[in-house]
Amino acid sequence: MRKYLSFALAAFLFAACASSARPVEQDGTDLWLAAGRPYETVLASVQTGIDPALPAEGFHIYDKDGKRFIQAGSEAGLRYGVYALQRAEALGQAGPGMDLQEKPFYDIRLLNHWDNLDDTVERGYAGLSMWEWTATEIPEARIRHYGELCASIGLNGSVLNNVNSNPLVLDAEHIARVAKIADILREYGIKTYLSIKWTSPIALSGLKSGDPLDPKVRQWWKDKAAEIYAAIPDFGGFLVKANSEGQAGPQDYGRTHADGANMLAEALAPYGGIVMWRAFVYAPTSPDRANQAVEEFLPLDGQFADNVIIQIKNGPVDFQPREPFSPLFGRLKKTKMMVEFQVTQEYLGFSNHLAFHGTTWEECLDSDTYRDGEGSTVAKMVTAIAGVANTGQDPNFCGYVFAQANWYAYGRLAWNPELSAEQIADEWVRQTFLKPEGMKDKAFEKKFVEPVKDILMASREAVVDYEMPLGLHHLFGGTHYGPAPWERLGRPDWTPAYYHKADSAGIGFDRTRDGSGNVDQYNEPLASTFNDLETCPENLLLWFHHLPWDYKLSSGKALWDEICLHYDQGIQTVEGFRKTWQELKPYVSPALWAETDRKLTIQASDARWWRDACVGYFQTFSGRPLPADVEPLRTPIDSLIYRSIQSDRLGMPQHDEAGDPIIMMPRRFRRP
Ligand code: GCW
Repeated sequence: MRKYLSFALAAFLFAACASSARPVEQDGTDLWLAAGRPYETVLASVQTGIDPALPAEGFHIYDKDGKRFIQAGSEAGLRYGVYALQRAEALGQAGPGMDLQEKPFYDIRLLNHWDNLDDTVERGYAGLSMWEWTATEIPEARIRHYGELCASIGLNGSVLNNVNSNPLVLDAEHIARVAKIADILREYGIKTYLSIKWTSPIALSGLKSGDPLDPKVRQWWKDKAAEIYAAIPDFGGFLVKANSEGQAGPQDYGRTHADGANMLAEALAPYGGIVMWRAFVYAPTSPDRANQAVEEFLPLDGQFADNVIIQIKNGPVDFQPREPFSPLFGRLKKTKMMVEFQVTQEYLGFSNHLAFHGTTWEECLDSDTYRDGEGSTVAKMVTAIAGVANTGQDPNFCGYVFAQANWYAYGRLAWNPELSAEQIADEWVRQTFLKPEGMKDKAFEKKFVEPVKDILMASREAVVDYEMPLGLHHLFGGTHYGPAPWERLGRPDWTPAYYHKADSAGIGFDRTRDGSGNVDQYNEPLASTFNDLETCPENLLLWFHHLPWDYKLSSGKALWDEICLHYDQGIQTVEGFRKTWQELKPYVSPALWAETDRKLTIQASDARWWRDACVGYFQTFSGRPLPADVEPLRTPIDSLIYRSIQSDRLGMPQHDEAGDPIIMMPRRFRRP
């Protein structure tokens, strides 16, 4: 009886505790600054000073004689110090005796906005351009909010416009507008940069050519640089997409990337500006798109001016859910390099799917290129870092709360690429979600922080599993949202068939020495590791090898079965996220809970759509049944093939009330 009573009492107390914990109302507009004290309050609580002996952007937080001090190398460093203290407070790491000294790993830590002057955002899933190019006034309040967010994670530069640039961004009206934005961003330690269109001298001033060796063209860029710097004295420089995906460039005039980059570099050098020249180049005629950056840039190593940096996407193809690192990182020795990550989820379910990129970027940054022997990680080979932003006019900036985690993770890794994805996930959860009133720290930690962190950490692999496991890549349809493994019409290197090469014999892209030879763009021992089936990592197997359907994997199972199991695993992982999220309802603001619940419903349905399309389509080649222990296909391939999701006019995918994708026949197949 006594035992029963104490059990009943414990149950009652537990219920009382749980019911007394009331979630705090939040709408996601404070992002990761939600849990900390306001910046001004933190600043007012410390003694500050500038110490030129400290690194320019570095800071030192310490306690002395009962007081807390922040010393920094500059105003910018001081700001980073205050935000670091704010973070430490929110994380419970700011107790007496605190001593924290930091400086950023990279000097240049940028966001690249793919925003167009008509306010659309290429691959943007959070509304129109946050800069509001078409409005009469610039959106000052939003720009300030953005400045705080960037500064709080240590980002110090923004390229305001799309790499598919409009020449008008360099006309007098736009330079004046950009100067106003730059004046605000400067207050947060952020430099302003622009993407330029190669043909600007032709479009804006009627020059006959864009030849980088033509004196008139060179003078035009010098004059333009002078005009920009008169308006923006600390202008950062240009980002350039040239001779890539239809953009013009120096090759149109028989010149090289180096000729083009150096001409711009010469124009910017007197003012301290830089040129970020993208290595994202590929021609439709090439047998392997993954080879092309090395083929074009290696011969130019050592020819670029000092203020040119080659901006290289993390993988050799295009921001796929999983790619090996770009071999170019291990090949250029006399040229500055920067890595380009994609914060916006172009290939990972837009702002509908929960996909935390901390793990993606950690994987790339930690990869050993062996360029200068063991330990030559990508993080160490590059001297700067860029991330394609996921921001828009949405009040929460990113489309929904979990998409904000990627902006946060990117900034933290740009500041310190040695941080672990797990630590970053932990920080983000604690700073973003407010602890319910009346809930103890320990309980919040166990019941909320840990499960959410687990979701984040498993999320990217889940997307890899249900979109394209085992090294498969680029199985996307038109808008890059849904599956289209059947697509083979149009430019070959834009079609999934070019990448998966499925036929009755097997699947995968042969990049071995017997195939495209891509493996040999990597330094040894990686080249042989990737080339040899025995040593090639299984998560990149079909990236490097074309294999028969019955090829046995380390599990002892046939390739076909493993493919099916991975797709199934992806679905099951997302179902696990949904279940966890249901359990977390008592601890999250109803608005944020409902928003994420809807997204996870969509994600689970999309995951099945991906599986049905890919497994169903590949089955037409393998001719094999699904393994017994996986969920059966929901939709037969005949009802999916050649179909895609309905999108709105901005390319946003449409789902019905149940969260299922609205699938339709593309116009070209419909009857008039
Ligand atoms: O991933 C592709 C995108 C394009 C983008 C291009 C690039 C800005 O689909 O939308 O264009 O990469 O990085 O230049």
